[in-house]
Formats: sequence, structure tokens, C-alpha cells
Amino acid sequence: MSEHPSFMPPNGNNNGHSSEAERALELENRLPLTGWQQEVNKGLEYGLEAADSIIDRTIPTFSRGELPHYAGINTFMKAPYLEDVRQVGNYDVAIVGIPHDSGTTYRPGTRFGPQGIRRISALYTPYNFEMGVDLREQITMCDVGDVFTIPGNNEKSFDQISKGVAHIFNSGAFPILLGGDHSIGFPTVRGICRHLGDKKVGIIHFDRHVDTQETDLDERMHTCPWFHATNMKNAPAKNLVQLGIGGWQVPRQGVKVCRERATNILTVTDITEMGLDAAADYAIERATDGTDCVWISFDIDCIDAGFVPGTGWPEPGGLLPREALGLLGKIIRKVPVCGIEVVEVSPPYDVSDMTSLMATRVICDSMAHLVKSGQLPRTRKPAYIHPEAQPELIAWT
Ligand SMILES: [Mn+2]
Repeated sequence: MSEHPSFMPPNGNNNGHSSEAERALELENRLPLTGWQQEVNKGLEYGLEAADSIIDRTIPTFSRGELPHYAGINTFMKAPYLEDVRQVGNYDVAIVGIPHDSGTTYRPGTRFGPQGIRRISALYTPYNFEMGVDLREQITMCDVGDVFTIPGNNEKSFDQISKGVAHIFNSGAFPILLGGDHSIGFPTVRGICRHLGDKKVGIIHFDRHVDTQETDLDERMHTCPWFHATNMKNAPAKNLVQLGIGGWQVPRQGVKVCRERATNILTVTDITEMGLDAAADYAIERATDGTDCVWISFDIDCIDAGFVPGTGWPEPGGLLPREALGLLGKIIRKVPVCGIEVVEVSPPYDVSDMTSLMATRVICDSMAHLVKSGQLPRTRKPAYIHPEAQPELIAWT
């Protein structure tokens, strides 16, 4: 017997208490296999029955669906590729790549982020043990491919991104964006705001960097998205929560804007000292105060640089992966999330796909928390989605 007070053996006598592992074993038992059976049937129909020597008759001749993990065409988690984006509203979740890195001011390469994330996402099964979620059984997902960005032109790319995000958002499908550098944060939120009417969105921003200056190197680079997003009346600065900020790469002109607009910042030390529950409560309270929905912008560099070498501005001293994932989950479970972007994955600087894998984990965990909190699948289009209109701007004094 262990003397550790919290130790509960998964299958031992635990006096009525249960460990996470024990609950996980029970949760799995409640999940259906309908989606898996449909995938097998489709595989056998489209991919032909296997050669006679294959004993497992669920295996087709041509790989269709999840298996083998190294085979097939890499959409995100091998979700169906939706060529006709007019049909996107038929799915619970739409994955879209934003291959844009013209906003980078140091390492480029995030134009390959969507490809890198899709490739390593093939490693994952749709099932998570601890949460007892099987995405294949519980939601429908499509991959709409990438927005057509214009290399070397941020503003034209921003216009494309806003239009694409607005289309997905308005369809009722839950948008999940694969970045792309963080300059895309402004056009994505602008796309959301075009369909908010007089409703408001809070932004929860995981990052080591504030990203709040007006321009950088004379343009709206990846250091600038929240200055421009919080210029829109639908995205108030008082509802911008910035988690994990700190270190030697936080430009002072951005800090000045955070102070003037009274954004809500927690450093890594704040988060670890107050604890994940209190940090999540702080983020939830600030982001939801007077708003109707919350946009999650997850810069992969909020995690310590040792875990995510493939990124634009790596900064040591960030969150541990389990802290970042834990905080993200605690937040998603309690706020009405209207979409998620994961940015700053730069595969050319990555090692063994570890940064792309972290991004995949962030996305899959997010979907599972949305399922566990009843936000997915959606039974109806959220009430905060309105007909298209240009967002009004705030006149800052
Ligand atoms: Mn960053």
C-alpha cells in the first residue's frame, strides 16, 4: 500500500472514492461505437475488402479513415476535406488553416503551421482517456483547407482572413483556426465582430507577449493584433485577458497600451502562485463581464520554449504544458466559447514535430472540453450570431 494520502488504486478497495483512472475506465464503457462502425463500413465500401490473408475483416485494401496512423491524406485528424465551403454549416466543427507569416518580425515559417499541425494530428485517436470523450462518436468535424492568403501583404491577407472567418462563424459551425503568425488575431476577431450586431466578445489570450502595440516596423505585425481588435466596440479592451505574459520580449510601447486600455494580465508567476483554479476564475470573470461570447487565442509560445522550439519568438520561463492545458480546460468548461485559434507554430524551426504536436493537443483538448461542457455539438445556432455589418470603432482619447 502507498502511504501517499491521495493515492487510490484504480481497481482496489478505495472506500467509495474513485481515482481519475477508475472514472476513466467507467466513462469509456458508456461511449458508443457507432461512428467507428460507420467509418469501418465506409472503408470497406470505398477501399474494398482486404486481401484473403488478412484475418481482421474491418481492414480495407486501401486505407480509409483513422488507420494506419502513418497512412492517408493529412487533413486535421483525417476529418473529411470540405471542398465546397458553402456546406460548412452542416458540421459541428470547421478546421481552417491560416498559412500566413508576413506578420513575423523574427523567425518566419508559420505559413507551414497548418501543414505541420495536420501532419502530426494523424497520430491522434479521437478518444481521450481521462475525459472519456470520443470525438468521432460525439461531434462532426470537417477540414475546409486554408484561407488564400497573399504572401508579403498583411492587409490583403487580413481582408481574406476576416471574410473567411466571418463565413464559417455565420454558418453556425464552430471555427478552429490553425495559424499562422499572431497578426491573424486581429482579422479573425474582426471576422467574428462582423456578425455580432450589438453583442460583445471577450478575448482570452495565452501568450508570453502582449501583442498590443499599434504598429511594429511600420506595419500591423504579429506584435499588434489586440491594439486593432480592441478598437472595435464589439471587442472591449476591458474583456481582453492576457495569460502567461512576461520575460524579455515584451515591447514597452505595447505595455503602455495595456496600461492605458486596462487589459487584464497575469504573468506565469501570478498563475502558478495563485493556482490554476483562481487564475481561471480571474480570466472567466474578466472576459465574460458584459460580453456574450469568448474568443480563445492560444499562442503556442505561452508554453516554455523548451517544449515548443518551433515558434516565432521563443521565450524561456513559460507555462508547463500541463499548466497551460489545465488552465485552458478550466476556462473552456465555464465560458461560452465562439471559436479558437492556435498560432505561431513554425515547423521549419521545430524538432520532431513537438511544437505541432502541442498545438494538436491544445485543439483536441479544447474540443473535448467543449463536448464535456455541453457546448458541442450545437443544437442550434448561437443567439449572438447576427447578419453581417461593419463593426463600429472606438474613438480612444
Ligand atoms: Mn507570442
